[in-house]
Amino acid sequence: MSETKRLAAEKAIDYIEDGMIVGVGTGSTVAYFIQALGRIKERIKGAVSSSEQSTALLRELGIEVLDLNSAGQLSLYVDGADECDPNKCLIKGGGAALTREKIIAEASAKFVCIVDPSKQVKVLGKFPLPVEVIPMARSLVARQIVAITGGQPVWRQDAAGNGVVTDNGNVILDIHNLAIAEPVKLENALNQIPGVVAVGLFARRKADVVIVGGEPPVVL
Ligand code: ABF
Repeated sequence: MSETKRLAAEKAIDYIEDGMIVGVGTGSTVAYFIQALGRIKERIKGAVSSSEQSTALLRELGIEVLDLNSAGQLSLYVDGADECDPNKCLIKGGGAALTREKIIAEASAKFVCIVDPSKQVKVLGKFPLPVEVIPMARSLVARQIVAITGGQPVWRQDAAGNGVVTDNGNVILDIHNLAIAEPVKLENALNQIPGVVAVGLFARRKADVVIVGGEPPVVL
């Protein structure tokens, strides 16, 4: 699987233009993209990062990490996904970076999503849908998720049983047992719940290009 992740990530370099500030996502597929970016770092001005994890990888390679507020509109955002449907709608957030990922995707003219074939699904939802939540609202949001979706929200905890805390100081609820036939409608409905910071559905702003790793990579 990592070979197909690497092939997808390296194909995304085709979208780099000289002097660019590149929006960079989070996860193991993106880690391959960051390595590839490091090999051509003299061509780019810098990167806007979606997580502390990606920031550390970028800085290790000597790539300048810039603040989105000073970078402004971006031409390109490259990121992975947990699931991708035939309409390029995505479930993201397995890496707990969904909020900053969604912000940078919104600020970018072109969102190129890099996946291995296992991420392609007919209908989103087998992967539990991540929702970032303000800590005080966790129980309220969980109750409303059940009422709205019929799914099972689970508070994400780490191996030690501690609640996962995002880079923004919030918690994550993962919604199990969904079959998401109308991703935009569900994204909008969950966004309305007070306490929800971001929903791991990228449907309102879906990927513009999806690169599926393989020999050769398939560009959708
Ligand atoms: C990130 O990419 C997350 O949104 C998503 O969870 C992750 C996919 O992880 P990986 O590339 O490691 O399979 O953007």
